[in-house]
Amino acid sequence: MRVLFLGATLSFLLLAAAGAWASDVDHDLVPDDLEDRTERVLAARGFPAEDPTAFYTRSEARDGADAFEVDWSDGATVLSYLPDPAEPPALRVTLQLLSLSEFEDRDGNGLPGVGEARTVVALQDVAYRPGGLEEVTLADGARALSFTVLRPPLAVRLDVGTRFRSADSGTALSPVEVGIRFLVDQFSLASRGSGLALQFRVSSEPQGILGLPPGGAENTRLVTAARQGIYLAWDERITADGNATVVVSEAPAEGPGPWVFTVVYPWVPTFEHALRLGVLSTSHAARSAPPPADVSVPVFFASFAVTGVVVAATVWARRR
Ligand SMILES: [Ca+2]
Ligand SMILES: [Ca+2]
Repeated sequence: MRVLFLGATLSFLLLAAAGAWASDVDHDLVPDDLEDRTERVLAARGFPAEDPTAFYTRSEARDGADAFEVDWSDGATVLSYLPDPAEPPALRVTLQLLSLSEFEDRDGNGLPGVGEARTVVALQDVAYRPGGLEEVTLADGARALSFTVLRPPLAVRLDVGTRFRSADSGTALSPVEVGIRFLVDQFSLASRGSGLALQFRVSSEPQGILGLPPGGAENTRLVTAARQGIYLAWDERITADGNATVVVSEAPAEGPGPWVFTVVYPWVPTFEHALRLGVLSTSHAARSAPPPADVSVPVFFASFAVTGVVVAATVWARRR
């Protein structure tokens, strides 16, 4: 099987320059007609009646096809993709949080090493506290759910929505993505000059192959199996103590899983970091294509960046 990945990112600024700027009532930089075409249906359960620290949501296209489910419990975010909802999930990716730790970088490689850990906050096999579920209706009518759980000093927030919605990074979250935000508040730092490291493990079922998307960004990984794909992308910049700074990540580039990722933040007590997990949906990509009337728009720019302005991703699976 060869998977060709075409992440077509539309350059709406260029479209605007061409005089084709569509209305954008919610100011997320995504034309509302595109949002209309790609709008999905969300259902959620679990919170708070069943368990205020568990979250389950299901997102599907308006015709009921192309579903994905997001499950959170005990430090794990599970994204299950069901291109055919009548079938079991074709691909399931689990992001299991492992630890948040302060480390003293004795060998100066910028990464936590053996014997360098100071304060360690375990994030696996521990109890999380309820943080709440917020449901909002955005300016364009999008329904969005934000679920938060706490493991002080860390809060984890999951975001899903029926339409594109703004994100702090400036890259709108698409309706086939779940936003994962880590909010660290007042980490009790011990030794000056150290760093904070977040570790998590990514695995897939069936066992998939990890890779960079073709032409892709260093901050994106693609898990492919069963001719489906789920990607993980993380912001390379955060704002810490009011300053924009770059995070250092040690991320496996390829090979069979599970895969352990380490993200290193500066030595500051309070910051936020955003990631996104998304499905490479052919159905979403087809709906994202401009309608025939727009094809004649002279400026139509596509790039291969998954994490571009808007993701309209296509997986192209060719069987030999
Ligand atoms: Ca919009
Ligand atoms: Ca929107």
